Amino acid sequence: MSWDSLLPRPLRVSPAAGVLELDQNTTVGGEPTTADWFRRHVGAGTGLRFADDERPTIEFRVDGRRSVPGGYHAQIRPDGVEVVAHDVAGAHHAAQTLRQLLDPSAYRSALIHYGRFVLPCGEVEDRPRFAWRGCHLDVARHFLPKREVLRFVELLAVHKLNVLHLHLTDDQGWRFEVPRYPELTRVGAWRARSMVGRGPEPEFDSRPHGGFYTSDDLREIVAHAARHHITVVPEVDVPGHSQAAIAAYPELGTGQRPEVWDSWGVSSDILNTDPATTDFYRAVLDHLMDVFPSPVICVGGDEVPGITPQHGTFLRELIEHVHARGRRASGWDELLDSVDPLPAGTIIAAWRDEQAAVRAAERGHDVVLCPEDHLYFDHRQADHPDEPIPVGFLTTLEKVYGYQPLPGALGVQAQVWTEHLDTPRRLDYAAFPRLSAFAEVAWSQQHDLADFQRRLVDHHLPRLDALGVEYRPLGGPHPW
Ligand code: TNX
Repeated sequence: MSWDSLLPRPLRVSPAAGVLELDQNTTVGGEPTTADWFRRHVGAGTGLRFADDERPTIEFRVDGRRSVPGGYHAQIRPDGVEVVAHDVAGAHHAAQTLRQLLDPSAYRSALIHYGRFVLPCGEVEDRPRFAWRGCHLDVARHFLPKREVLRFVELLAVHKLNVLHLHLTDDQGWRFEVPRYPELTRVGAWRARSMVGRGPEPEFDSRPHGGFYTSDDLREIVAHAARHHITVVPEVDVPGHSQAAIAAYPELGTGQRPEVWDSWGVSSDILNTDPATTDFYRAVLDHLMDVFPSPVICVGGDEVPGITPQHGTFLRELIEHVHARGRRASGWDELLDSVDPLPAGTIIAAWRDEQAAVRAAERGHDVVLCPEDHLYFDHRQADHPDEPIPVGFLTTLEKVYGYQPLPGALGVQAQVWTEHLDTPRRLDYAAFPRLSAFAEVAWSQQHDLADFQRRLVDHHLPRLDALGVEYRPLGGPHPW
């Protein structure tokens, strides 16, 4: 494969003549976790052993004086590869780049290609545009089995994304076990039916849905993500989007027990502001912080019908609780209106408009740009009657690629809400290839739509094919 196949596009590439041929004598070494990742993930599809060696053919080195966090330099010569990265994350990014330079069958999980695996000679200097390159995944509206979350993590890493924001609770489901409050999952993780259809009258599928992650499941997800240099930021959404929790513990709401919600939208059943409710959520957050080492913990805060000043106090107390344990709280941009004063250090996920991002920045908060008009992947990808996503908004691949983030933001984040994505197949369809376009927005300094489309079609979609991703074909939807 060639240097002009890389996606996201690197900062600078200088191709040179010649190739390095990989074979059973090719050794890999240096920074051990990166060498191990390369051996495991590139070894499978190439059938090569990549044995360890003191003077390896492919060497990953880390030197904090070089580049910037996440950045790396790699030089490929006919006799070997030398990677010098700023940190281990940078070494991982280099390993991902090397895999992209091989035949796409290097992405398969078993050897089927008995051709040659060669790396083109040359040099690459590369570094991320944004420190926070996130993807938000809603596992509350539809539960996603653990194995699929693990697979999704690998797909994020292929795209050099480094944050997985897991939306773990909502009106329609509570998705993680809290030992002290067993009803959250015994009751809150299940609903009898779900809203479907596109017509004006609501229709329901009469199919039960549910599931939740145990603490061990989540620790496994966190460990897998860490091996791919991805931070998993957990979200417990309060005080709105909480009907599943209230269904489990009615004393958190009005005292009347609602069902776990079977409709989409914003439920008016919100948390009350009794001191016992704050204590309940402090304990939930303590458990969450035990399981997730993430420096950032998200408390939601979006779309609260009938919000009161007391809810602002409730949110502030939870944010302070997170901060008192040495973490930083994040939340959706409604926090700017509901929590006064909003504790310093709170990260704002700006989803509604650019004005929200500007206001947050003016008030000294770090901002992650999550604009719904460019980065919501539950939206339709084409204005075509067969498009399977029953959401009115249109967010094309080109529109995602054309997103111009506000300078100075901490980062950017794509959102995959799953009201209408009830299977891994539909998740793939909604997320890809838009996530590939987003990755280039998040990572690369330079953007050229025609060149992106060429790399996508000629080189990157074959990689996704090899990985078994059921992305949306560029020509249109599948004939379902
Ligand atoms: C708004 S964005 C929501 C979600 C929905 C999404 C659907 C945000 C913080 N809240 O609850 O799933 O729209 O596009």
